[in-house]
Amino acid sequence: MVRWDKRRTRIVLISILSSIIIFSSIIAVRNNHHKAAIEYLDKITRLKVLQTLYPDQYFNKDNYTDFQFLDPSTFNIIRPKLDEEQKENGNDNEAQSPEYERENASFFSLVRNEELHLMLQSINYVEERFNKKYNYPWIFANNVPFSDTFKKEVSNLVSGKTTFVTIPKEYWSYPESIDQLRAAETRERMIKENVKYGGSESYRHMCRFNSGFFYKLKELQNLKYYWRVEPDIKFTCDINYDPFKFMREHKKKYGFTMALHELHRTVYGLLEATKEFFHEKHPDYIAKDNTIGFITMDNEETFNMCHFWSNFEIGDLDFLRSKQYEEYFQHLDSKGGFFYERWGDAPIHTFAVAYMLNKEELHYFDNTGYYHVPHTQCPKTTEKREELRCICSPGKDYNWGNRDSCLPHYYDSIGEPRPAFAPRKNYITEKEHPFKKRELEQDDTIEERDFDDEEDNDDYEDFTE
Ligand SMILES: Nc1nc2c(ncn2[C@@H]2O[C@H](COP(=O)(O)OP(=O)(O)O)[C@@H](O)[C@H]2O)c(=O)[nH]1
Ligand SMILES: *[C@@H]1O[C@H](CO)[C@@H](O)[C@H](O)[C@H]1NC(C)=O
Ligand SMILES: *[C@@H]1O[C@H](CO)[C@@H](O)[C@H](O)[C@H]1NC(C)=O
Ligand SMILES: [Mg+2]
Repeated sequence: MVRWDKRRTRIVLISILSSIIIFSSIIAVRNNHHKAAIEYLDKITRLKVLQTLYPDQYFNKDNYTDFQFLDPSTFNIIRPKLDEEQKENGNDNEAQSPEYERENASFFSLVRNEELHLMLQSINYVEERFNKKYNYPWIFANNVPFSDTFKKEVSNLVSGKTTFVTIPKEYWSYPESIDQLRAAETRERMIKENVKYGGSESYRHMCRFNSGFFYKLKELQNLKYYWRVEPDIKFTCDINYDPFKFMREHKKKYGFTMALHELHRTVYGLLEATKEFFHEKHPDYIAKDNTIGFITMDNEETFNMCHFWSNFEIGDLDFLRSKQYEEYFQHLDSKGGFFYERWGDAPIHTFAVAYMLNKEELHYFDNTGYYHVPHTQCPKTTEKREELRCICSPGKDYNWGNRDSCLPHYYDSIGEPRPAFAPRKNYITEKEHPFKKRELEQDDTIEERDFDDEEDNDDYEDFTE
């Protein structure tokens, strides 16, 4: 009897202990504690190595590194310190030295004369937060000539050289192959269905221009990188380094700052056309280490609507001018989807990037404080916001604070662990997405998500505070 009791107690104890260990490991991994633990072990090892290598010199944890035990918040504390060190070393003022070599790059804005004042506002943010130190040039393009007032007021505000371009007709018109009747029917139907810009012809020309033409303008021929800026955007944090230089030094080809869901009704046929191009015509164009997992969760069966928001992008023009991209664009254009549907340049750029670039060639620009109606990006940590003099509200951060954000899925899809401050929650992904597997149907009556009141409806959730 006594022996039995002892054994049972031991078994119970062991089970309880192992459950506790398993349970706390799960919690630890979910909260990113494992990262802190690994970091800690790494530092301890390095300290030991130093002490062994230099026995006559005394190293201790205080003058080697300022680690703290198992506290993920230290990631946020250590970072600004490093940045401050860089500042002291003069990195922050690199642009002000006369020998600073600007990159082979320019800002680029497609804009209408009527948007002058919204454009001036955008320029003001870009200049105040970044360009007044760097003086990068700026190219403005329009499908009609810019007015003299526009040119004068814009030039007054840009610290670099300005160029104004009137877009050639062939970059902003219907291809001959387009059946005008069918295009008009599409617009009629989309107006009835309340699709945003569904009835607009100019919006379609704009999307087509941004997908297949802007980089062909002769004014951009001698450039390597562009940074797209729209009227009515903001940068609410300082950008105190040169993103163009970052692109070159890290061999990046596409940079974004926000990722969200496309309106499914505008892109029914886009994935089909894309798959036809890459799988039937050019499997050789698919990058080995691609990010197709960002745009689909069911092995390319359906598009999960995740795309990079193209109103901000910093990109490599040589990629867009490559034979591969051009052929992809020509293939899409031949399908007529710009006019028979309402394909946007954002999902098209995203698909091109997802299929043709390796994941190391993509970059998420964090901490920009970028705003384009109706969403804001805002650094989550107080240290970052103070360091970058941000004026945004962290509770309004779309990227980690809104269930519709595709940034968490981007991290998951490329196998990058979410930052320590990021919620572990599930965001809306294709699995829960209500528009899964929809075909192009004439009388489709699914409720469209209205992006304009996103911030006020129940979908908006602040995960952090
Ligand atoms: N020149 C010109 N620019 C346009 C036209 N339509 C849109 N744009 C520009 O294209 C970009 C996207 O248009 P926008 O109205 O902001 O679309 P949204 O961001 O998708 O709501 C902005 O930079 C606009 O200024 C147009 O007809 N002519
Ligand atoms: C680290 O601190 C100890 C004690 O304060 C000191 O003796 C030692 O010289 C320091 N080592 C270095 C490398 O600064
Ligand atoms: C800038 O980049 C373009 C495209 O890669 C290239 O043709 C041009 O020679 C470059 N200019 C300079 C000054 O490096
Ligand atoms: Mg816009």
